[in-house]
Amino acid sequence: MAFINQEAKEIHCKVVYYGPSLGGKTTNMQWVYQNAVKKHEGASELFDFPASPERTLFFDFLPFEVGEIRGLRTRFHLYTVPGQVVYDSSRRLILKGLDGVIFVADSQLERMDENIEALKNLERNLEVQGYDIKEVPLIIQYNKRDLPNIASVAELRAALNKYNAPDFEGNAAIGRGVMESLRTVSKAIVTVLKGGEGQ
Ligand SMILES: Nc1nc2c(ncn2[C@@H]2O[C@H](COP(=O)(O)OP(=O)(O)OP(=O)(O)O)[C@@H](O)[C@H]2O)c(=O)[nH]1
Ligand SMILES: [Mg+2]
Repeated sequence: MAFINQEAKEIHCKVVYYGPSLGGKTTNMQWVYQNAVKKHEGASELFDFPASPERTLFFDFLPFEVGEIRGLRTRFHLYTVPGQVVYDSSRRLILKGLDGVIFVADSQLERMDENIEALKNLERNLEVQGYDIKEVPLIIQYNKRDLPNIASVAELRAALNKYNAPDFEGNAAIGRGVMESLRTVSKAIVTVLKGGEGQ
């Protein structure tokens, strides 16, 4: 849930990149940081904690295009933690206070089971944190479209997009689908916040 910093006149929104290990979550965030955020006023450093076992990646920024909500500037905080099964407790924690999720799926055929498992894990962990996945702004990105052994979008959609979330094809390594995913989740979050009661 977004929180307000009255002094800075900012509303803070939290977006979490979630998905199977090696699907491209970190690559998405690095692309956003390098290509869209670094030059923005008010962007933080890219915090990377390679020494910690959770390898949390984090930064926040004020996107130009989002504008104000009730006189408050919107600051977005982007987070990810590794998709490997062993990091489940970190993944559960990172979902606390979230406003939206970008689920980065790996399009390769042999990763289908892991995509499905990661989505179930997201559903479970959201529930543990008191969220219903149907009510959280959710975007699905079918990443690694450049590789040869990939499932069709129709197959991925049938397996992963039972919630009818906005979905995009991606090649995060070159930025394809990256900003589309982030912009779409940002818009969905702003719509929720504008429609909500006073915070
Ligand atoms: N070919 C290709 N490789 C990609 C793409 N996106 C990411 N990669 C590569 O896939 C590997 C894993 O990407 P990461 O971004 O580290 O994946 P992750 O989801 O953060 O992985 P964990 O943090 O371990 O869960 C890296 O070698 C990336 O360069 C893509 O669209 N196409
Ligand atoms: Mg990562």
